[in-house]
Formats: sequence, C-alpha cells, structure tokens
Amino acid sequence: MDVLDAEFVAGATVLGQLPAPTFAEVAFAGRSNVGKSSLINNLVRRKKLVRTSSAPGCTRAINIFRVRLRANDDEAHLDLVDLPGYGYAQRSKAERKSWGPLIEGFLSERPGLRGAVVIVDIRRGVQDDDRQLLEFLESVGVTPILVATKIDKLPASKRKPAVAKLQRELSHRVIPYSSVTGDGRDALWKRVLSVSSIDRPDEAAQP
Ligand SMILES: Nc1nc2c(ncn2[C@@H]2O[C@H](COP(=O)(O)OP(=O)(O)OP(=O)(O)O)[C@@H](O)[C@H]2O)c(=O)[nH]1
Ligand SMILES: [Mg+2]
Repeated sequence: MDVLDAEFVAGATVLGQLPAPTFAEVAFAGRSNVGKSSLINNLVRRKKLVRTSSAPGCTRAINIFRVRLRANDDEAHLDLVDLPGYGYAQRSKAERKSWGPLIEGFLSERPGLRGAVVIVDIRRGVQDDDRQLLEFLESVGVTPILVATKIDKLPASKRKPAVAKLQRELSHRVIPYSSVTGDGRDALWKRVLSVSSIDRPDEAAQP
C-alpha cells in the first residue's frame, strides 16, 4: 500500500459548510492533545499535512484530507477526517457547547463515513468521554477502530501489558501506535482500508 498524494480538501466549524462527501471517509476522534493530527500525518507519511501542537485545543474545525493511494495494484481515494478533540476544559463555554453537536453531528449524519478511529493515550487508557464516544458510535452504527497511541513514551517492557489491559477493558481489538516511530502504521492501514472496502485482496484474487 502506497500513499501517492495527500492534500487538504476542506475545513469547517459548522456541518453545513462541509462539502458533500465524494469518497469513503474515515474519521479520527479522541481527547484533545491525544495525537489525532500527528497520527494522520504519520499514517500518510507527511510531516506537515495536518497542523499539530503541544498545546491542547489545536484542531478546532473538522478538517478533511484526501489521500490517493495504491492498494493491490489499484488506485483509490479515501478521505481522512480530523475531528476537534473533546475533553478540553480550557475552551470557552460557547466553544465547548458547540463541540459535542459538531462531532456527534458529523459522526451520525455523514453519509460517506465508513468508520471512526478512536485514539487513546496508552498511558492514560480509556476515559469516561472515550467510553461515551464508543457508545455513541455504536448507537449510530459507525465501526470503531481503536488505537492506543504514544507507545514510544512507555518503556518497551511495559507496552504489551498496557495494550493487553486496554484490550480487556474494551472488548475491542486495540492497535498500538507511535506517531514518532511509525509503529502500528501497517496494522492501522489494514483496518482503515478494510472498513472503507478498499482492501479486498482475497476477493480480488478470486477468478
Ligand atoms: N512521543 C509522542 N508524541 C506524540 C505522539 N503523537 C502525538 N504526539 C505529541 O502530542 C502532542 C499533541 O499532538 P496533536 O497531534 O496535535 O494532538 P491532537 O489530538 O490533534 O490535539 P487537538 O487538535 O488539540 O485535539 C504534540 O506535541 C505531538 O508531537 C506519539 O505517538 N508519540
Ligand atoms: Mg489536532
């Protein structure tokens, strides 16, 4: 699987401002500062496609990035959607109030949406608002893909037990990831392409 191109398509703080979906879309959601934007950059191997920051509350809009890729000798397009982070207390009240509806509105109403990558920090695990998001995704029938990021921040000996603990808590498969080293990239692409129905090597191989 190769990423041939990646470009910014559109950003909006109101759902109605977003362009209609063109290709399959996969959203990236998680607490503020967990590393959503960094993960998209790492996934597409572009350092600066998406703006990141050590200060929480960096992404304030819904931003769509279009990826052109080659998988199984076929070219395909996929839109990756960076969502604003939740759980960030420092935002203004008005901003916080508009956040939930914006994120939930996108996740429940976007016709092209195939799945949502839910990102948690391996050191913090699943927090209440992550659970709420997972319940919400289930209620609207969007497939979650769970990622535990920043694994480079844990000593190697503690990674496996931390991932196993998360997996037990969640009853979902968890993909360990590091946007610094690229660990987990192949596993995450596989899941992303699979929920997007782009990667079907078994079917493609059949006569
Ligand atoms: N060590 C390490 N740092 C990371 C990783 N991913 C993100 N970071 C750092 O975490 C901080 C936040 O990253 P962002 O990608 O901006 O996080 P975000 O979730 O998009 O944040 P908001 O847009 O504010 O919701 C930055 O300082 C990143 O460099 C990772 O896998 N490993
Ligand atoms: Mg961000």
